[in-house]
Amino acid sequence: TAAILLKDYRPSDYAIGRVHLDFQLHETETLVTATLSVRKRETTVAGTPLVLDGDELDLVSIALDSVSLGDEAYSATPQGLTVKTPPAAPFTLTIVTKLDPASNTKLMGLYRSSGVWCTQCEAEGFRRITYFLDRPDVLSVYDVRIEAPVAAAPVLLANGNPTTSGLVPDTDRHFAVWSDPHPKPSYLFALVAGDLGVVKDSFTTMSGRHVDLGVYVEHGNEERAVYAMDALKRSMRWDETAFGREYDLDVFNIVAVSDFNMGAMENKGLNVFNDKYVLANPDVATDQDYGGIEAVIAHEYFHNWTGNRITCRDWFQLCLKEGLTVFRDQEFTSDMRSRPVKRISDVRLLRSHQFPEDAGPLAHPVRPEKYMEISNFYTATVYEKGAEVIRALKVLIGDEAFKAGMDLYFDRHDGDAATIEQFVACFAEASGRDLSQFMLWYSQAGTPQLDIRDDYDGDNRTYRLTLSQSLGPTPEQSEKKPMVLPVRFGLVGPNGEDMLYETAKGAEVNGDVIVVDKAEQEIVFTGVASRPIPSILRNFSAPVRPILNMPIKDILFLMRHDSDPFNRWQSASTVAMYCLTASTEALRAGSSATIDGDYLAALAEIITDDALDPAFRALVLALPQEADIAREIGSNVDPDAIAGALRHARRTIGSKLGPTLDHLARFYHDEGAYSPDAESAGRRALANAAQDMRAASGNADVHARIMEKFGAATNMTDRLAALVSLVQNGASEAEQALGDFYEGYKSVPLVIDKWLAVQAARPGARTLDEVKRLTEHPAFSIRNPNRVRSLIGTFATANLPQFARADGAGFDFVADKVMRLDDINPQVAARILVSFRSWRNWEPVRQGLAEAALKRIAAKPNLSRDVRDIAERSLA
Ligand code: DPP
Ligand code: ZN
Repeated sequence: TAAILLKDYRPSDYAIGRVHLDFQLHETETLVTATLSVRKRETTVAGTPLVLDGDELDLVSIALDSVSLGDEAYSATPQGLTVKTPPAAPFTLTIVTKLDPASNTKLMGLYRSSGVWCTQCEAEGFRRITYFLDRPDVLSVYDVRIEAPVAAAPVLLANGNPTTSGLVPDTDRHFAVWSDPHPKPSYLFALVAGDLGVVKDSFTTMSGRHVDLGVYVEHGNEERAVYAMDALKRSMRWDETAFGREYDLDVFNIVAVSDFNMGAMENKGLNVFNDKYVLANPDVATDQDYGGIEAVIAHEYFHNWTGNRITCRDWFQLCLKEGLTVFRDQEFTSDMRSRPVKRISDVRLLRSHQFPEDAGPLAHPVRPEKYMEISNFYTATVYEKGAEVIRALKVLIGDEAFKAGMDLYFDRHDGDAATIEQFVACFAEASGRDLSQFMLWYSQAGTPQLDIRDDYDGDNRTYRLTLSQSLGPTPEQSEKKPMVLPVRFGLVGPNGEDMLYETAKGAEVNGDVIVVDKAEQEIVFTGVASRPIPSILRNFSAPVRPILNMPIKDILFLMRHDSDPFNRWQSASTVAMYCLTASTEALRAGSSATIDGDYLAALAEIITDDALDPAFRALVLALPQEADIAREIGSNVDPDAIAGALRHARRTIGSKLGPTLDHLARFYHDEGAYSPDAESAGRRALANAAQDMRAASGNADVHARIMEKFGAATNMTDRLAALVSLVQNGASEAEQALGDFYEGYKSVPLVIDKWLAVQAARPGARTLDEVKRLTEHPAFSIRNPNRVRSLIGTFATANLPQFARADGAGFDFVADKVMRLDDINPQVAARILVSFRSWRNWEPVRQGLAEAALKRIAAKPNLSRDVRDIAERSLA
């Protein structure tokens, strides 16, 4: 199969104005009758063949204007259908296909999940239901009739508003008809039918429209859907106040399903969710789970405007909806919780997921220009970097122009399938700024480096800041141009406050933002009273990698005093990273690891500063992870040395700050009733981070105390935190705790995911055998994406020393599983395979072993396009 290229885009020859779908649901023999109103586009030559997409389809019949098409008039394969010479006038095409939802293990198109019929159509799943112009720029109005046995599927849902429903006379079946007045692309189609429980509520929009809300879950789980409903209502209100966006149908439904490839899906009026992002109560969900539910519910709801009302012209424009919607959900969470804490968490995620992508063989621009399989582009680059680029744009043009640009975008493009050019043009117009150089953020892959040097001239009271940017080569892009980097900054004076200056020359400086748009710029500040310490890239104003050429003592000063909370955290993290990389090097050279005493003192000062938000302090206490350190080191990486350095640092902090950590763990430990709000969650985060660091000291009494807390915990946050501390820190109580946990929660699959993940992330050479054994455990299923990600995914992405074992057994295990999954669910298989992406950064022995594993996968017969694409790009 050939690659699809952005530059080859052209509109479809035909439009499909209306779609009528009739589903006769059956477990293994579902019949779908699609009636399509097709019309030739004006510029299309009459008689041009109509070429419809299909994927593993079984055609039963086809008629044009109600007359069966003769064999000579069309050709059909499971992968497509061509009507050879369609009429020039508008016509109706009636296509009947037969589907087997029960054996659809790819979970794309129509499939069964725990007895429920459900669909997933993004990106190219609709073509697994019927032959269609399955591309986002073909917008149609849909009517859907669903018929199913009453007993198996009392609930029948589709997009839009419900119209009629009733019993089918003389049968055990009933039907429902749904109509969606808003034209939409096929990837937003959805249907759900099953025996489900529901939580109902309603919402009145700002213009007074009454909306019925429903969250559908398995019977018995209704109480666990209450928080999701609350998050939905808050999202709806927030989008009205923050973006002026109102909901546009009479109903909005969410359905939780247990087998789902992604997190959730924004189908118009009928969001389908991975149950992980719906179900919560204090006994089974952690604070992190609650936060995830709030964010994903919001994200999918916000897509109603950024994605559905305004959709993408083609899949290259995926970031048009995803980057923007992530930006919007980040803003929502910031308003609901703590803005700095949210910012730090997002940047940590960006660094751990997106930076490695940008630095390896799978690097691609935020708007890719080529793909083999679009499913492989639902990446951290498209989502998270896509959001960062919008955030940087807002810093560049200012809040007011940004808001005006958003309003213009909604106004001008409502109902369109739009492009990034059209989106950015709205901000250029609103701000009056030429954004052509800014567009490089969408076309150049890789993380720019920003090198920072400075010099103070006391005699002339001038301060010189030299900022230079560089961007290394990425696949198919060797030469890069300088980008526009909005750099938020402050000149921190000896008392910790920002210093004043008289003039700034050498670059555009707007308030506290320097606009860097050349390879190198020297900014000269006059009237600076004393030598400042530069605080650069405050609030992480652009997704770049800063290179600070600063003495540690200056960074420690910022860690203690910077008025920007982000840079306080950043400085703590920078010093920790400095210690950890130095220790890693020392351990490899046969000497011993060390940790900076001044860092320990500053750390103790911050974590005990009661004026600071506990959630912020918990983040300062969290050290960089193994993969972060590996990325920082960059080449010839030895994961065992990294693990040793980290172990040493944690042990040292855990013992040297022992009493402090004990105090925090006790003081912030919540005894009262659980509440998922940000403040309570922050207290728990600090108590548990302190407890965990304390556990790293290896002190047996501490472990015994944590075991007690594990047993006595009244919520999953504390219980899981205790379990993780015991297992990660090699406590003798670990086995007992794992056994108790399993016994307590074996009937709750989402908690079993945590149990699997804890064991997959466990340090030590025995883990691989344990993980292999767990793949045979009755609680595990290779067909369920959540189970697979929890066990195999965690092992491959969150246990670097064991995945990248020096004997290659970790690679071989993951490769075997990828090949097995390839026959079941290629999307999930491809996702797992991405864990190999940094293989060239490892030391030579591991590199060779990883390469061999990748080659073994690439050689598998009948390899899916998804896995082939990742394997080949990884090896290229
Ligand atoms: N469009 C979906 C999302 O919300 C894809 N899973 O990200
Ligand atoms: Zn999305």
